[in-house]
Amino acid sequence: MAEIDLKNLLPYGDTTQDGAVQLSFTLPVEPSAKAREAATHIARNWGFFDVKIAHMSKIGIGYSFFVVMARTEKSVDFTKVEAPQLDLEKRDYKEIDKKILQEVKRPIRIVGACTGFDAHTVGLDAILNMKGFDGDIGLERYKGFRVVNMGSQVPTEELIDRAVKENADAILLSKVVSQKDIHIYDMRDLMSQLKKRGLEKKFILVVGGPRVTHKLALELGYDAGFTIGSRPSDVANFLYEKMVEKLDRTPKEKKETKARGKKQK
Ligand code: B12
Repeated sequence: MAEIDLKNLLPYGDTTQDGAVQLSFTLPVEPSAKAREAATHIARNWGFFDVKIAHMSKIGIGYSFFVVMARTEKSVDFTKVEAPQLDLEKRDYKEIDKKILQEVKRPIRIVGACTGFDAHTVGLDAILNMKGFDGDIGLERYKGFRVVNMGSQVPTEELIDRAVKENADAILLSKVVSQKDIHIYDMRDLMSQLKKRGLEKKFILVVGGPRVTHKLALELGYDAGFTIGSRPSDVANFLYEKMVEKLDRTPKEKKETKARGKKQK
């Protein structure tokens, strides 16, 4: 196998470091020889070379869709790239359930919803519903979780109200649509409404969706972000670890406050 130059990492197509990519995009014009040429120009304007149009088709009246193969010389120094990642020991459902009942000593209460105008429920259901996803059972099936799944198009305020009513330990937000960065807007909306009510530290905050990364979640003040391919046991394991961390901290802080109180007397 050819050695990879991690300091100048390039896409791989046919041969190592050939910089070959495949792009797809839509142009708001009917398909034609001129549209095909325009697509080639656009890809060249982006700095690609060896541009080939692999596919052009009509995608609605007045629109053409392209798949383009091309190459780039623009590399990245992989050794300098930083991205936060959840590094948790892998555990299966039985182990997590046992640990929650032994260490948390009660079910972790969670409330999940897909907020705003977003009507996609499959992702949230994959994590929460009994049947789960990818052969991995969902959180409703664990004895260690008490789950409220509010479904989709839930106003942020109602999600918070319900979390308060259930005395939830965690809020699980799902954001699938990302047009005009609506997912970011809605993530911010939850955070700012929690802050307004002085509740931003009360809940473990988890967000998931295809365009959500752990990095984005942390930047917006959430505890974790789960993207495409996340499995229910990954989420369960994170919630268990975070919950133990929260419980460890709470008694300690209380003890310290008490100790300080005594000294002052
Ligand atoms: C099914 C589907 C629909 C169904 C939804 C049915 C339902 N009950 O959910 C229907 C037909 C209703 C629909 C409607 C629309 N859709 Co749609 N839809 C899809 C589709 C094909 C699949 C989504 C899906 O179910 N994925 C499977 C699940 C398992 O994956 P997932 O959501 O990524 O979830 C995983 C992770 O992200 C994560 N996760 C997700 N949520 C959460 C939450 C937590 C707490 C955690 C921990 C993890 C987590 O874990 C999950 C498991 O690994 C996608 C295209 C695609 N292939 O992804 C488009 C797609 C999402 N839809 C899209 C669009 C545009 C729409 C519409 C706006 C179309 C329109 N013009 O009407 C409407 C929006 C309606 C609305 N108000 O929201 C676009 C979004 C583009 C964008 N950039 O935002 C997509 C990407 C299609 C496309 N390529 O254009 N859609």
